[in-house]
Amino acid sequence: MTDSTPRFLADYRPSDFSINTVDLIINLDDTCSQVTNELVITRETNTAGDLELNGEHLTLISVSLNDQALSAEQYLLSDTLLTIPAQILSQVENEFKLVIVTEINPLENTALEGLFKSGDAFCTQCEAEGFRRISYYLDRPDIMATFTTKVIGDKQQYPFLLSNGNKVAAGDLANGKHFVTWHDPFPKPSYLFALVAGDFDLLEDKFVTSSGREVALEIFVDKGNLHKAKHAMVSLQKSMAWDEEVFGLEYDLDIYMIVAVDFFNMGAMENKGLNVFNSKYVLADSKCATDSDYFNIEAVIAHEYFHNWTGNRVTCRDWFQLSLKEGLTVFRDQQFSGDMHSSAVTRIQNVRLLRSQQFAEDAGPMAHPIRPTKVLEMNNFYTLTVYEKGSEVIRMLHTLIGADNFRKGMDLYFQRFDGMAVTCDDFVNAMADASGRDLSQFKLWYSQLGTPSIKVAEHFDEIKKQYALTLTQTLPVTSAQKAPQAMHIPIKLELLSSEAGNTSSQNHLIELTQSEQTWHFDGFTEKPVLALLADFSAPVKVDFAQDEPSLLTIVNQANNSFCRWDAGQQLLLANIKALAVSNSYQLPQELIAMFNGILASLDNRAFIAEQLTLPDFDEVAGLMEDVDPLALTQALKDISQFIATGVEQQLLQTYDLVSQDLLAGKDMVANRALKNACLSYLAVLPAHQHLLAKQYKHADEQENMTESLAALNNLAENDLPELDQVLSHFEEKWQDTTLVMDKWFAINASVVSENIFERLQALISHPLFSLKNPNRARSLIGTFAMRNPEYFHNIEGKGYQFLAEQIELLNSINPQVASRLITPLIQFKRFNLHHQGLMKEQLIRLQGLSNLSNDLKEKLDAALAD
Ligand code: B3K
Ligand code: ZN
Repeated sequence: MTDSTPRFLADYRPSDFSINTVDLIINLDDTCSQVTNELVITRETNTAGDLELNGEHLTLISVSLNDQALSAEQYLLSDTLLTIPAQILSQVENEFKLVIVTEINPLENTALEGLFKSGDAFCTQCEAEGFRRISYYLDRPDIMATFTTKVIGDKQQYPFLLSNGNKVAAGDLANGKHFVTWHDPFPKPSYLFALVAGDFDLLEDKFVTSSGREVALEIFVDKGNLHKAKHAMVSLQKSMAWDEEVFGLEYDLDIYMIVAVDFFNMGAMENKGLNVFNSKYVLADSKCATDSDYFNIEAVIAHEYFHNWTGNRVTCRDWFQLSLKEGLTVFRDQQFSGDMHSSAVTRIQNVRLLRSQQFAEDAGPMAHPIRPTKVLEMNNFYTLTVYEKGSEVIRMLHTLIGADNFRKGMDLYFQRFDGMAVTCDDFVNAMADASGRDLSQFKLWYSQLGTPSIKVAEHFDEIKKQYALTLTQTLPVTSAQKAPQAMHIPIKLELLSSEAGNTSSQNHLIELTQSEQTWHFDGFTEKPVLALLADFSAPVKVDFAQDEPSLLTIVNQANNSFCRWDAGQQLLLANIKALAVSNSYQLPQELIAMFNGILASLDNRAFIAEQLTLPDFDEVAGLMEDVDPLALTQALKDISQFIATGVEQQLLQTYDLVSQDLLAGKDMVANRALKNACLSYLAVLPAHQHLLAKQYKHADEQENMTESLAALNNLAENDLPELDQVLSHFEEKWQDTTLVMDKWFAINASVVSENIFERLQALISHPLFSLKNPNRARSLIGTFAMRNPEYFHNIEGKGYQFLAEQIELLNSINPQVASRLITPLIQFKRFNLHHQGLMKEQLIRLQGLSNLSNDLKEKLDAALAD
């Protein structure tokens, strides 16, 4: 049904046609919804060719041009295009009206793109190219039109009929139907179109903008869930206030609606005035959501709200520019989360994700610059690179030009481009013009792929008392990137020196712009300790074997909290790597000294929890060659065991102390984070494993999901005898709560036990499991493949086989979900030959499927290319 030829950035051409207005009438029906699409189109040039409208999975009923029906001979129809030949169009004025009537089958739409059913409700997802599954259209983001949408549906089943913009008409119709008409005054690309119809509970509130306009806020949730929408509502109000305060940006329509649905391919979607959300990022109460669920809901609500300016008012010229809106909006939501909570802890969590997952993507077969140049299936490019590295690129701009200039640059960007579809270059140029800085070299971050590696060399001149720092940058050479150029990299650093027991520190921002560069720093009596990449000022790998005493100095004395945390992680990483390659490696006592130091003061508990948390499997694997995955999982277990034994008493004391503070209601989120960080070490010591069932029981009585889940996760990771009993209790209690059952499936998938494969088979047949529900599929299959490395990398390849079997099924049900889940398999090159062989076997089998989707085809072809 789809075209399998890739598209290239270099081929971008403006359309010969523009669309002024779109009048839609959508008559809802489960299996045969009818869409009448009235377009007013302008031919922009006299040399315009045929009008080619995108359309997929549509049944065409009729086409008329300026109210004259076209016969089948007057247009061309293929699986992906409706073409009105230039010759037919030459008979009408430059502005003409086209009316297209099509029928679609929402119930059959398990790909969840276009119009589909989520449970009893109708909803849509159009980004990137889903509108073409609703009607024939110029489905590209630089075509911006004003939409009016009349939605017709059964009044009893669908009392709420929603679309973008403001409600302009409503009324009853024959046969128990009713209609609502919506008009969105802001011209928008088709990817921001949305429609929702259903019966919901509605939470209403308002926001008064800084200029005094009242905005109605409405959150629609499944019946019975109203109380679970409060946190989302408060998060929305905080986001609106923050964007006014920090960026001077006000909301523009009179109404902002959010609908929570259970069947959704991703987190949420920023449709103009009508966000559609995965219910996971809306619904929460303390009984069933964890502290991180609360955090994530606030962050995703903010992200989608911030898109109203960075994405909707100013959008992308073409999909290669996706990072224009996504990188920038992630940066904005990260700043917001940092302001709402601890900026240090937020930063650490962002960096963990980047190092563990984005670095792997950047080193794998699907590596691409944040502005890709070649795309087969656009949905494959909603990646950690475009989003997270994209955000790091914006952060580097912010660092280089400073917060004030950055704000001026944002103002200039909106002044120049409001209402337009633009490019990443347009954005960087606004920043350059506002700050007076030359950012031409900086633009290489948009066109070069891979994680830069920075090699560090130091020299201290005893006579001049001068410290010299030499940095060398390299980028990977690949078939797509034969001769990478030196990038413009902002490096924040701290130089620590101690004199007579007092530590002093110098802070610097240096700009690495050449392949190799040296800086000199004066004012030291002896060689200072270098703490590089304060605040993680650039998304790079550092190649620097810093000695243990220096790392410990940084952990204890650096001003920059990121550096303090990172030095600890570097020490852990070095030891995990050493353990993974040699079974006779002895862990040093310095590690214990470090953990003793960390646990000695309990000042900043959320931060300490991060210091206690080990780097994950993927982060370590990314720093090694020919990884033996089973040796690595063993090394991770060994280091936990070593630390737990080394600071057993301190862990126990801290666990008890924070438990007391929690009972007293103090600083709940931070204390829970620290308590659970301690628990994960205590869980590996048989003497303390009884704490797990105890914590579960207590948390269950208190109805606290964060603590219940921590206990359960540790029972699963250590495969303890109480596990199945506790899992059954949890299942019985929560069987009717969809989002909590997703957690139950996830815990099951992470059980580190020989019998995991039987367990997985039983779960696949569980009455509540369905591959058609993306959250369920990800909970079970995604968690197993991403969070259970010991059995995913089973020596006989059983884990790979399980994943590939599920992906094969998902290929026909939901290609987007299938394509996301294949990630760990296509990264086979990081592993040793034995595991590579087993992984490739599955990939080759999948590549041979007769009905392979473009989503999977693009990744499999890239992975198996050489
Ligand atoms: N813009 C959407 C993502 C759409 C993904 C399409 N496969 C959500 C977001 O980034 O805010
Ligand atoms: Zn986004």
